[in-house]
Amino acid sequence: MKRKSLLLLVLLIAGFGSLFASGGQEAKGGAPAKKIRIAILVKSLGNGFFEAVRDGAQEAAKELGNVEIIYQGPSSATAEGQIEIINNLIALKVDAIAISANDQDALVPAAKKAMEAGIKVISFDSGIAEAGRILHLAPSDTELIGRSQVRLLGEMIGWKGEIAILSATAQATNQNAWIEYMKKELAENPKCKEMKLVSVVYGDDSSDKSYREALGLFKSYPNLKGIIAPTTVGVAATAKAIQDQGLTGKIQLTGLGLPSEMRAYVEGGVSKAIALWNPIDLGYTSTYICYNLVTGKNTGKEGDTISAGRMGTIKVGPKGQAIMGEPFTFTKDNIAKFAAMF
Ligand code: RAM
Repeated sequence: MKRKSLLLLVLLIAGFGSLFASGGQEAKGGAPAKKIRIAILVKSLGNGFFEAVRDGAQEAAKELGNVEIIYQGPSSATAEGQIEIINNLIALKVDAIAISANDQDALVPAAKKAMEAGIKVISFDSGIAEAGRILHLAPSDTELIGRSQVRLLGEMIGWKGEIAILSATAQATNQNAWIEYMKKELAENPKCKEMKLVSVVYGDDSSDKSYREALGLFKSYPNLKGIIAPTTVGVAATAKAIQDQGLTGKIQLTGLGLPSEMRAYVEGGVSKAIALWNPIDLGYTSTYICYNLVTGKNTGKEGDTISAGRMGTIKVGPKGQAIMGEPFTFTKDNIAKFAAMF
């Protein structure tokens, strides 16, 4: 009996030892002593963009060693669905959560609760308000993305005529921030003075709803010259709608699209150009950031420099914002090469 309790005590101490080790350190010479569990919580499941993010996260996990990626998201892009998942992840005692937020404010209380439980919370792609995360990893400069989308469409329509925006959800942090700069560009760039934004509609990152919203725009605005869809789901659905309705060349399209989903439309002339960054890199970088926060290598505070494997170093700027890189433009001349990757 005595022996048994001694054994139990030894086991308990050993257990505590490894708990402490995982709180701030990794084992000498590489992988952490205890498995680090990083949850990637996306806007919704079934979105190819986030599947590429997941692939990048898994690539980083493999490199780091002893890291498990838990990929989750609601079936539709809602804040409620994400809150439920955050609460489950708290119960699961994961080490970190990287979230692409469906609503920057609604997620704050749940995210705070996670941080109070010792979980490192960051947002990536679509941000949570500052109070609900340690830092936000933006794929690229928000202003540059928003303004360059308008310029791409301007070139396509000769800087003249009615245009519309087909976005993701009405609460999406990232799309709303880009749209703000699109509106600024339209108001401030003298080249845009004959371009008129007639409508902003939301396809909720659902292919079906985006498709229906595109048809609605064609019907409501018979003089429509161009559409910007700053969502990979929305731009692919709009391209299909333009093609199905025989509107190729009559309505120009640009947006943020996955080369793998947009290749046929770009090569077929439905869209002359789209832009995006590498979603694999986004998942990879987010995982490195989470890992470095969990192992205590970084605090994620302003001025911090986080090393992220093959992505080099990521610097945390004001308001806990970090930026990954530059967006890339895909045309019929280069899209095939990228379509093989993401
Ligand atoms: C969709 C999502 C995602 C966004 C891309 C461009 O996949 O809305 O958040 O970054 O489009």
